[in-house]
Amino acid sequence: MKKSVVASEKPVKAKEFDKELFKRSVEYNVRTLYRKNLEEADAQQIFQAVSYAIKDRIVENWMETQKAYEKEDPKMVYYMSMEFLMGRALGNNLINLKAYKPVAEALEELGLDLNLIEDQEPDAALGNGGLGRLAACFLDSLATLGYPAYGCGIRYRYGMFKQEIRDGYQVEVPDNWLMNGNPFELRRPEYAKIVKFGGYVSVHTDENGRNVFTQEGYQSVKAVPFDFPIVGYGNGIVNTLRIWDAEPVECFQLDSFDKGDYQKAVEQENLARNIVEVLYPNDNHYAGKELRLKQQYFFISASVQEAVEKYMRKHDDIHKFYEKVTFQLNDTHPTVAIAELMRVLMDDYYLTWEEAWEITTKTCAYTNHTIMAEALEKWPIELFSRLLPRIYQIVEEINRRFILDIQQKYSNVPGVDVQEKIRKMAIIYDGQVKMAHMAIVAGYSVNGVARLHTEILKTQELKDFYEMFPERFNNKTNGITQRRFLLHANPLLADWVTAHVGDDWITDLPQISRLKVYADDKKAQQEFMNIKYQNKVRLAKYILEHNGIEVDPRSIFDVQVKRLHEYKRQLLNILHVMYLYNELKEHPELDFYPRTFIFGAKAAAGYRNAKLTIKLINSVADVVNNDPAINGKIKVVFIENYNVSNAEIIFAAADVSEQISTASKEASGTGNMKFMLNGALTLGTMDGANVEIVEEVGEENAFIFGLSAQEVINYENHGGYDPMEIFNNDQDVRKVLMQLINGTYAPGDPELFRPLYNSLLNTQCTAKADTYFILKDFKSYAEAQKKVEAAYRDEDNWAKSAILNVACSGKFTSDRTIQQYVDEIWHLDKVVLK
Ligand code: T68
Repeated sequence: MKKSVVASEKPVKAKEFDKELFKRSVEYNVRTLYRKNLEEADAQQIFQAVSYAIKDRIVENWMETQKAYEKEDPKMVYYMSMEFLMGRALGNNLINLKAYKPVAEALEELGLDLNLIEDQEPDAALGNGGLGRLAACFLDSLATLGYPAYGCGIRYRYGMFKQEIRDGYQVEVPDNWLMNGNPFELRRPEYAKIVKFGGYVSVHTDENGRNVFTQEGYQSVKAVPFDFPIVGYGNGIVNTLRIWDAEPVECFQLDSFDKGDYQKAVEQENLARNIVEVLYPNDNHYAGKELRLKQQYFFISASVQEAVEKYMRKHDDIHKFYEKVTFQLNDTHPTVAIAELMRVLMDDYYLTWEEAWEITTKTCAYTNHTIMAEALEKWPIELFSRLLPRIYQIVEEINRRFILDIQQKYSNVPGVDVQEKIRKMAIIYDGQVKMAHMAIVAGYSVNGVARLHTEILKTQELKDFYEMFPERFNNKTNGITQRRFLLHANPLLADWVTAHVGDDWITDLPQISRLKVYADDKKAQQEFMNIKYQNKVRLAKYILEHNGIEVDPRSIFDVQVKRLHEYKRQLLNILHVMYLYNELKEHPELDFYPRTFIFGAKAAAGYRNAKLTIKLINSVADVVNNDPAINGKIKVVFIENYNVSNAEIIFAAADVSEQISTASKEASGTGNMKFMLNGALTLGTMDGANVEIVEEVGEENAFIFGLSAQEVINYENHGGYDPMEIFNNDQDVRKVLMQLINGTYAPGDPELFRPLYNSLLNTQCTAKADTYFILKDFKSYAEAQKKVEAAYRDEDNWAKSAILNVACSGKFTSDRTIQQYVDEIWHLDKVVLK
């Protein structure tokens, strides 16, 4: 581990929060921004005024931090990511400034409610799901631990779509998140960069006899950065999330254009307008869109140029770049950074290939987030070379040299088919550029995001690469920030934890294990259950306001919130609800503990089965919720527009955390950790980080079911699973499946759910059926659900398990994950502001 650097000779005083000053600045802001006094201002205007008052405080720390970095010159990480799912900033900034409670009080004195003000802020939803939220948690932890870091991304005009449910169907509504302006962002035109697309590469030899490559006939776009402050918890550190906007390079020059220039000017303007327009709403799926590749190169080129320029402002030897800078590539989406860095080093700094390669391969590290084949990025070389001609040349050369390495390594090894190795490992093959292969070949580190996931990478998906570069592979189990997902999301539980074990857990989550001694304490159990109940009341209120459904907070809140994907198996969950409903109808006398099944999920806009699953959930909800015969014993709720801000309310209120992906498919999961931290019990498969969660809390405090990852992989490799066998022999399953096609849940259109039925059964012997082993796992899932019910009836014991879940969640803080990245990959210098 590196030593800490202590910077900033002027100690930054721990500033007392000055309530009166704050109140005056809110009043002043309302006046200068809107020419109104507080009584006249509307809620949105007050949100803006409060945010600007807070930003003033942040900016001081921001400047101090950047000055300290300037002076100490620590090594820093650039976290390159197409997605940062930040959610709301105001509440989080207040929490990390340790000003939340005093600000709430000050506002109350002005007759204002901080919660309502927070609700005025749109989520910064610049991400799809886990991968984007992980990036946001990492920024929080980096700042809190005092590590110099930049987040580099795209300032999408429209973030993740807003989901509306109409007639049970998902409808995507554009997310115009910048509509009212963004009080926390700062436009930085002085750092704008030019990014070039298309054209061709010409080569000439300069006076020193070296080849000079120039891109000509290209279109260009101006990348203009916007900076967001990332406030560390209570340490005065403020890092930067830098997201790039696109602007046309030059405006129309009406007097000077001829026809050709005019055409070009229009095209360039359109390119600039389109490029950052919208976030692609696919998770774990590669769609191969040209604009997506443009987005990738756009923000990467700008970020790499800035990183190199920033370094050169302070240093004179570019060869030592990697001593001060590291790039972490969040999945393959930013992998073009490898070739871009090579280009800058060779074409702008005149390094040789060998020199540039040495630097690049000591700078870039890659995180893999999925083994799903359909998520792997493979760009057609025709598209890639047309859009990025110089970059393509460089990728060709990386590939050529890598293939020589393969040949050298394996040519004389008996039993190895070299051609086969090349076919499987080449960066360019079958007319495609394989981004993951490039990331592994040029990266000094390759990591998976949970232990099981990393093992699968090493032994299955990336086996050949692991054999060739074993030292590069490592695991970094994901984590989440307890500042947002407990301290802010669940103030009642946060206060309770602090009252029992002190507040060290806020920056040192493993301290929360001191709660273990209270697990058996009857008073503590009651207090815990009471807090859970109040959080359920809060969620019930949200559900009533947003969905018009009344739910009973005394029922078990059984929650599955995450992106909708077949491998995550929301379908298994809802089929099981249908089964329970059948049971209740057939046996009205059944002693059944009331249960509220809560779903929240966005489906990719073009993902038919995912969208149909949403419709099915809503259709089941319609029938079940309105059937007086079952006496409200089952309620089904689909929460519209699941996002970071309503997630905070949902996690706090959950009793049961549904983590039921087909084993081997969920790389890690992070929602599972947020539930655990809030005292929900996991009902899950041995997949992703569930394995480590159960390891921490003990199998007796979770409900585990289903095939193991190895069993799934064996079926996939050797066959032997036939869903029809289960359909034939299990009456309960058959009944439920028949209800998909007999109009039980779609009286007017019995064929509506046929595609879901077909996805499970191989009736036409055409496509593969039940690829995600839903029927195979159905029975063990239903049994596990029975155990959930039985366990909940024993309230003391449930409380004990729930408290133990909170107490054992210490491992899953993103502070731990980041510290491991620092110690084992990045080797950054810590900066402490005194
Ligand atoms: C998720 N991946 C993993 N991808 O599914 C999840 N994909 O297991 C893991 O916990 C999480 O990453 C963090 O490591 C994603 O969220 C995407 O969102 C995505 C977006 C674009 C393209 C492909």
